[in-house]
Amino acid sequence: MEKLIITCCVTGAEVTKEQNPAVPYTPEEIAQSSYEAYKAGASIIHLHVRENDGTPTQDKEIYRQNIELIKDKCPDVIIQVSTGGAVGMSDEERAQPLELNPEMASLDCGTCNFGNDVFKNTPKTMEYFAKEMKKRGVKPEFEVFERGWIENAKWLAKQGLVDEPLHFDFIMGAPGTMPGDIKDLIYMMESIPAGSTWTVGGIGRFQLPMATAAIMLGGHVRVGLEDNLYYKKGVLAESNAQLVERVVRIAREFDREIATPDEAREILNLKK
Ligand code: KMH
Ligand code: ZN
Repeated sequence: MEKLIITCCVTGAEVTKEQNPAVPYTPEEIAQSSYEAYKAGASIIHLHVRENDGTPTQDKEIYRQNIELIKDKCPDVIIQVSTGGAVGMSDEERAQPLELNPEMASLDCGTCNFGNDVFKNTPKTMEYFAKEMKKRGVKPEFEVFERGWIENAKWLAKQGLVDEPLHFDFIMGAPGTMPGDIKDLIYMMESIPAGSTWTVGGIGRFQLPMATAAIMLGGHVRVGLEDNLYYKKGVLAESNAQLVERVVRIAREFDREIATPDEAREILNLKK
């Protein structure tokens, strides 16, 4: 099997230090947590940024500061900025980090309930992000919360707004969206275009089973405090690195080697 790409989603937009004190907020905290995750085996950092008080922001300058600090500590790591941001942000606000020409960015290709809100990604929003990424050579990772979202990604590809092969991240087990069951994961992986790559981010208690299933099924894995605050029931995760280390241990048991950032670039067809 291909080497395993581990993405670490270090902070997200919604989780707080009140829920788990290990959630990083400041650029220094985010860089340190990213570095520890990288040392543990993560080759991609899925990056949201915060104001120092934890408020989620898509501010370009705060992204710049975060990326510089991360790259100082681990120059070869792949930065994947979020264009999902936080619920309620405008498309233009969400798109700001693309101006920094990152290697990758998330592209949420559909609309769903999100907590008590709606995470809205209209066809116009999706086209806008796809065009902004394409003109800058940014590789999209399609964030997929429901089966139909794969069709939206294919629709963008059909219009020539994204280059193939496509790369998908199945987000599974978020309340109100597709469950984190192995049968759903198999259905998703069998539904993407031939030649595509995929990873899976299980939410909360689904993180460990989805990661283990992806290791066995030949996919890739996303873990981190954005998706899951716990190491096990009732036990908070100590750090992002701890969640990555567990995936590395399981992968080794299945004889899946861990991809370095450069190997991840090859697998994902990233432009050099
Ligand atoms: N914070 C969520 C509303 C992404 O990064 O692209 C969206 C999200 C997905 O986290
Ligand atoms: Zn995110």
